[in-house]
Amino acid sequence: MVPNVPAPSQPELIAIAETFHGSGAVEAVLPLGNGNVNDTYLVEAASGSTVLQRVNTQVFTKPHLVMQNLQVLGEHIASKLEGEAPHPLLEQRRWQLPTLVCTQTEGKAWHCDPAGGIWRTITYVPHTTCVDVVQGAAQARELGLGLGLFHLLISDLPPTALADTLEGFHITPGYLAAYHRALVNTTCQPNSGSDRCITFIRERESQCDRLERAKQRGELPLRPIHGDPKINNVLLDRQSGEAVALIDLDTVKPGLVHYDIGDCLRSCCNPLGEETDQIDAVHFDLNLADAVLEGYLAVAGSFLSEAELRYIPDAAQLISFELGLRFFSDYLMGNTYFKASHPEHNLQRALVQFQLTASIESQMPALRQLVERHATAASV
Ligand code: GN1
Ligand code: MG
Repeated sequence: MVPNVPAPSQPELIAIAETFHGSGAVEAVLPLGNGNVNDTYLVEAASGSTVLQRVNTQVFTKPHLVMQNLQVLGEHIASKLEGEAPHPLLEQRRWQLPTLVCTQTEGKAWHCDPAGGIWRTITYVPHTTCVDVVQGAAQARELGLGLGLFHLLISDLPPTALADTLEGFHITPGYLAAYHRALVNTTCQPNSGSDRCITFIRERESQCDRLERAKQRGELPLRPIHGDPKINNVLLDRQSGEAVALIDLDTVKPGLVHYDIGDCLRSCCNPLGEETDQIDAVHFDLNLADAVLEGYLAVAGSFLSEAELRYIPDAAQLISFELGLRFFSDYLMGNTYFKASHPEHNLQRALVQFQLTASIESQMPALRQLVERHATAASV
């Protein structure tokens, strides 16, 4: 559940779901997925299943902009899919985008409960599954390919058509400044884990603005991005295992594609997953990265610039580091952003991301070679 906001009872959930489905139409509302920010439920209704979410308004302070972006995105992708297939791969596979379901009586894109909670319903993509931890190279290739197809479909949507739903999202120097404030204000007692994090950050902080500087120099352009394409936000067809949709579209906004491919690589190439407590065994698997990049660049290699390609390895390192910084800062501030099941949960998650970062750093030359190889293969 959203930190500090209690979960509604089943009758309350059914009443909320019925504002979208109609009175008496909802059979059950069940918890769905492992999101760290919003609350997500599967709604079983007479007319079929949908997904109901309470938007975390402590994070998304302008939820109407989130819904507006979803509408813009939905219309853009629907029009792309109606015409000639924008990529040969889309001729052979299904590709779906979850879209907003409006309330029955008022036709609104969201419902506000008496406590001020903001709820919305989106369509459910059937016959799919998602994974928290990658299950091999063939799946890693699909996860990369899914992100590539998503980027392709939005590559001609002007970034100015999308609102900024989360200012400062993925601006690493901003997270660094927040971390320094947290370090001053924390009431947490120092311990070996936090000492390890503090040292790790100190050794890297001067380098954390690499992507932002490249953006300011005009080397890297703003494009529409997903913002949160981590492994379990890619839906895979239950039978074929093919990527068929990207979900969790609240952070779709203008940004660098690097935030996305960095997040995809860090979450798909960590064979132990981001929730492991086996910190010292965490590593970045280059064979999985090979597969992710093969899938991603088979599609995105055709429209990314040479400079964009060159910064992909930096993005893997930076987004892992950034997420470690975000988890650690949240631990220091008492776990108010990411849902946590125990007080040290975000410290553990930070240590996982920092271990992963170190592993990426030790394999940078090989990662650069992989990007070059797959980008070259895509351009011939
Ligand atoms: C959050 O909500 P979820 O679990 O999809 C977070 C991402 C992090 C991710 C780490 C809006 O995503 O940025 O990478 O946790 N989303 C937001 O698991 O902050
Ligand atoms: Mg999310």
